Amino acid sequence: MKKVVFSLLSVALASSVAVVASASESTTNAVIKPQAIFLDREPNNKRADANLFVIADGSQISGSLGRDDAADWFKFTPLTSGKYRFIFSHSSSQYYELTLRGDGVGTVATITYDNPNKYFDVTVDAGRDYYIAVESVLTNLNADTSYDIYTVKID
Ligand SMILES: [Ca+2]
Repeated sequence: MKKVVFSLLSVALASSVAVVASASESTTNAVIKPQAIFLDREPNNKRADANLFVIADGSQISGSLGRDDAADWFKFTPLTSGKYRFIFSHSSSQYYELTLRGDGVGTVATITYDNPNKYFDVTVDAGRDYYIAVESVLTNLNADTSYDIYTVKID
């Protein structure tokens, strides 16, 4: 009889532990911010036709450089100054390059196709216009032609 009581107690303890664990898990999920994804929309092959981007912690650009599309341009104007990591992701079969330019400050940072480092860290100034250019030196049409750029606030 004692043995039965003990195992019932164990079940009760185990289920209360499970409740605590799931409660803390939902609290963790609640602090994850929604992500904004900005799509590549043609025409955007030159600075004057740049697509809109809003830089934020967890913003993303999602685009593709297919046949007869050598470049995609994006423009953003930070609301507040801050340091961001720009992460560039694409198929290793593509020769893609990313350049960040700022009005009045020229080229701020570049990731060339042969650079194994696919990110850079930059402090952007509030109110300044910036341009991201994604360009293809050579597009392999037999491979995935899409790319993504993520911005993560680090300071
Ligand atoms: Ca384009």
